[in-house]
Amino acid sequence: MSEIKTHYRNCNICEAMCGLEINYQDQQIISIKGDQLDPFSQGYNCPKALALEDFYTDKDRLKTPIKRTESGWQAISWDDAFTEIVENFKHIQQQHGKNALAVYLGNPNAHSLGNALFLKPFMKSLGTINRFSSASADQLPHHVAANFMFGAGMLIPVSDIDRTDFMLIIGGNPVVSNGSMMTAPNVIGRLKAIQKRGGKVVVVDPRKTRTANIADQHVFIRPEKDAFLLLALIHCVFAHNKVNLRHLSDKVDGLDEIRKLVNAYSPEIVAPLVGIDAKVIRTLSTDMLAADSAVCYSRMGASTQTFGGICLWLTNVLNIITGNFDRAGGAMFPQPAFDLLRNHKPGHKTSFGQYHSRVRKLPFFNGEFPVATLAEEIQTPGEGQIKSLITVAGNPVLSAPSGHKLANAFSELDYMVSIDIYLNETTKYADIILPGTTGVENSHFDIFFNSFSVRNTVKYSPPLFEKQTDQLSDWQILKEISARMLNLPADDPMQHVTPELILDMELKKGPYGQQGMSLQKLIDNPHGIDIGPLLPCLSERIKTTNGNIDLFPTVYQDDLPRLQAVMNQTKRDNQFPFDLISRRLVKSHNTWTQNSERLIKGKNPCTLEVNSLDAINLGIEQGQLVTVTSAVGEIKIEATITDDIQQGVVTMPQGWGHNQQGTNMSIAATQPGVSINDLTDAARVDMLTGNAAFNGTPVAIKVA
Ligand SMILES: Nc1nc2c(c(=O)[nH]1)N[C@H]1C(S)=C(S)[C@@H](COP(=O)(O)OP(=O)(O)OC[C@H]3O[C@@H](n4cnc5c(=O)[nH]c(N)nc54)[C@H](O)[C@@H]3O)O[C@H]1N2
Ligand SMILES: Nc1nc2c(c(=O)[nH]1)N[C@H]1C(S)=C(S)[C@@H](COP(=O)(O)OP(=O)(O)OC[C@H]3O[C@@H](n4cnc5c(=O)[nH]c(N)nc54)[C@H](O)[C@@H]3O)O[C@H]1N2
Ligand code: SF4
Ligand SMILES: [Mo]
Repeated sequence: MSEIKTHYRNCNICEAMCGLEINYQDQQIISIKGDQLDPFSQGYNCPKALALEDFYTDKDRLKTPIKRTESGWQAISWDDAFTEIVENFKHIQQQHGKNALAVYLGNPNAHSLGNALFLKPFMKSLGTINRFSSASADQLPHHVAANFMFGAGMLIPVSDIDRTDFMLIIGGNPVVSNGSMMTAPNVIGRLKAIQKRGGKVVVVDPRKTRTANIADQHVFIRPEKDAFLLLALIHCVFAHNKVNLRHLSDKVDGLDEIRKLVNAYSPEIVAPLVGIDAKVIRTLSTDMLAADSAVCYSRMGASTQTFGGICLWLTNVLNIITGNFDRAGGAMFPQPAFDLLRNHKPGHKTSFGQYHSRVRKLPFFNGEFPVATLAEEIQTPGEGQIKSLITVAGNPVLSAPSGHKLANAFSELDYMVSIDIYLNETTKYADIILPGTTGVENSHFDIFFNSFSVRNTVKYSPPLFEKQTDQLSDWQILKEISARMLNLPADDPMQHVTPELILDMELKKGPYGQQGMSLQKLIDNPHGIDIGPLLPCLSERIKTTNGNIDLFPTVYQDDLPRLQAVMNQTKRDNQFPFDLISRRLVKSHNTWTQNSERLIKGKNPCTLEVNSLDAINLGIEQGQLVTVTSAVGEIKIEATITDDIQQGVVTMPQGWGHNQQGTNMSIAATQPGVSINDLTDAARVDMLTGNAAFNGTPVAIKVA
């Protein structure tokens, strides 16, 4: 055996970018802990990081391509797999048109340097407009707001958590999720630091979450009513004459229109709807205005709902008019070393609504259609019908709304391919599964999360372990399919491009290139480089045609009558009297980390939280099995009775349901849980952006 060595890298599981110190000997991991010298995470890591070892050693993980045959799955060579796939794709596209082939991209793509870089040319080589991804089951409203207000979908304001004096968290549970659209390793430490410097943290959530538990104040809100709360908070700013644009006073268009709009939404008017006392709303506003700096941070609770678009727009409006935009302690733009907006010209024409989905007419944006439309696009006959699909690092059968219906749609496809490391609930419908390398076998650089980070830092990690000779990385798989789709000769320059080549070029051409930023510099600094706190940079970063923020884009004006209609609605459907919302668990990440024994062990975490008064009314006892029914499905799940969930609301974890025949995640199957997305309804979307509306799914519950 050789000596024990140390390797430094960023964890690639969630958005927090924690630096890790990994001790290893030969091909074996000895220990994983937080890297004290990482300038950003400073030694922090969560329990999931240790599972990087489990993913690496997992016996269920696929390492070679497999093909579905009449006698079961069989290993085939890479060359045979590529030949068959490309033949089928080409044949289907010749028969039914280019768009008959669709692509679904899942969350791990955003955490992989190679995938992030090679998916673009991959899509181009397929020539289809039918791309779908988990973004429309997640953060699409953030991008749409950025697109219309600041001129670029990737120009997302980030909460300056390290310097703010007041943080209003709407529909986020960063103590568990470690932050999202706000990369901040050790969120819990950063939130506590706000309190230590005399500031305040307030959480608005239908559930008393772990974040709410450490906050100074928790306010229960009715699901999907956040837009009204935000309108009332903005109303208060105008009513008290407290609009203060600071250095942006000549940089904001539409202020008067906002003033007129919010006139009708006083705290007293919205109070019964949102379920928050008018006095509490007024105090929230007063506290926010009194703080030296403040920021409103809205996340999944605000974005995956029927008014996600409006919520994320109003969140930006609130930060801007209270003088907390592009300023320390407010919402700010990062300046990443790999700048995704390097070639984005101001006034660039938006792709929003460039096309509409064939069946439901939901908008295309940022190169894709909403995932909520995928099943109907496969199952509705006619010109443009999807006949074939490739999924890349995604598990929509468990993650997309009405996932069980999507499973039926997948079984009707002419041909399906998955690039994935498991035979799971989605990939079991594929004809061929191509497994790439993962985690510690890959090099790592966070292209996306540096763009949403609360501090400007930069770090590159080489692979810890060499891949086996017969393994390919995801990016090599993508590149090979592209090359074969385009019949590229072996000496084509494309064939020689690597993620590292592109990364080095981007770093050199990026904002710190003149100061010597390069891949070599990052290799020489394995703990990462601190560039510093976020700086005001709106005037350099903004991409609107006139260089101003558009406070009231027409798309939102046009969407407001839909919100107003809810205000006038008095009755709700008695058939489904409860609102179902999702929750995240500390020891699982979406649908795919449940095959790690150390993460899954212990008692079943996939339970339905029911308020104690509701439980009494329905005769439900602690631990009892209940039947939950929605308009589209039914599940059975164990009840946990608690007052942490609001009356009339129930919650269960997302990402579970590994109980299906024909999958190979054997450890996950020992604690399968049930899938929340057998209940969520693909018909429920935010009509403006097309984002899935998971929150507030109407359900009925009864003792099973
Ligand atoms: N009801 C409800 N539904 C939700 C949510 C919710 O809160 N509530 N959350 C939504 C959100 S925020 C998201 S991001 C989506 C996630 O939706 P998805 O991205 O569809 O789901 P994941 O579980 O991330 O799927 C990851 C897939 O990639 C595979 N994989 C893991 N690592 C690698 C790798 O390195 N390479 C390759 N090729 N494959 C890999 C895994 O085996 C798995 O099949 O779910 C959404 N769904
Ligand atoms: N441990 C762990 N960490 C993760 C993940 C994971 O699966 N596990 N997933 C990662 C991913 S892909 C993402 S996108 C992020 C998500 O990060 P977060 O958004 O922080 O995570 P969620 O737990 O989905 O938080 C949503 C909160 O909104 C609340 N909520 C539900 N409906 C409403 C509503 O209508 N209004 C309001 N105000 N609140 C509502 C829920 O109770 C919940 O507390 O987490 C990431 N980090
Ligand atoms: S918080 Fe996220 S990035 Fe940090 S160790 Fe945990 S899973 Fe990895
Ligand atoms: Mo996500």
